[in-house]
Amino acid sequence: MASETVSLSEAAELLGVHYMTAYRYVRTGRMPGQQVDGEWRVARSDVAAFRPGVRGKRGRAQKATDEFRQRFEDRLLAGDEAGAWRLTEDALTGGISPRDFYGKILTPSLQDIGSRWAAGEVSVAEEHTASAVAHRLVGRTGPFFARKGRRKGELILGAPAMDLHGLPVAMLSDVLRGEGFRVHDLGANVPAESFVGFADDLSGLTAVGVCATMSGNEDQISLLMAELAEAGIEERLLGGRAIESREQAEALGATHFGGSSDQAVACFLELADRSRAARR
Ligand code: B12
Repeated sequence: MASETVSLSEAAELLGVHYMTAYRYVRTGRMPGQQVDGEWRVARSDVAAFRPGVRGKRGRAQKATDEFRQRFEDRLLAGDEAGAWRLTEDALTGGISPRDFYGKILTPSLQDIGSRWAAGEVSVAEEHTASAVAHRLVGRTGPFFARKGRRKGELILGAPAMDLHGLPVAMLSDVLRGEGFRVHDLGANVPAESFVGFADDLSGLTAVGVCATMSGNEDQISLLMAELAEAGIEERLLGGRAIESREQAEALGATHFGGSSDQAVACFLELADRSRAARR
């Protein structure tokens, strides 16, 4: 192999395709590549010489991503943890980051399963099976987010009482750990009193995040926010699919709103910076 090599992500970028497409090229031998310490490397000259064929670049990249995601979703619905984990490993070793795996593969699959359940295409049992497998995959993927070094801040995340959706809390916790935060994941259905008691026992808390997935649970959300405020917790981020706007979040007692996990990361990073600056 020529001495100047690029990673699979860089090769994908140079080719203008999704990393999974580039991964398929090397796995199937269409583009020469070599694994070094578990990571694919491709000679820059081979990338330059590679001719992908006639289909439009964007169309091909999207098609490969959609196909991969659909195969993954099928494994979830089949309750096939081993098969779903094989695909997860393929993605992670093929160059996709753990954060992108959550954001681009696992989250849209769960959302699609939810829509198919609501449309009557997927049974309750299948949906439960898929979420059980998803839970186990999150358990196995979590360590990939581990990061060494000084913590940027300390956070508590949880879902309000009556909301049984713990997966979004677990996934967001991992993403924030990957950004260097110490995160206490309290999971689903946390009574307000217990949430506040946990926060009271911590000395270096930066902020709390509340994941509200189920709509119609506003009473529990505002009770939680009110008790957190009363306990002197000043930075309260509220988000999740049940919260549609900053106005709604603020009316429920939050001081910050986020519509996605990227926005949660941005908000907590800003709060950590502010609290560091205040300590100086
Ligand atoms: C898995 C699942 C379950 C599992 C939960 C397992 C678990 N341990 O989490 C179980 C089987 C328990 C379940 C139960 C129910 N569920 Co359910 N469930 C789902 C499903 C399929 C996936 C949820 C998930 O994990 N998504 C992945 C996460 C990562 O995506 P997300 O929630 O969209 O989050 C994104 C953003 O909102 C943001 N985000 C999330 N949290 C936070 C927090 C902050 C602070 C910020 C800034 C951002 C942020 O980050 C994510 C990515 O950007 C959804 C479908 C869907 N659309 O999500 C239905 C869904 C949420 N469920 C629904 C329903 C109706 C129910 C039940 C009422 C069903 C029933 N009749 O029993 C019960 C409710 C139980 C209860 N009291 O809570 C509805 C909710 C509708 C509504 N009106 O709110 C959905 C949308 C399905 C649907 N299409 O109708 N469910």
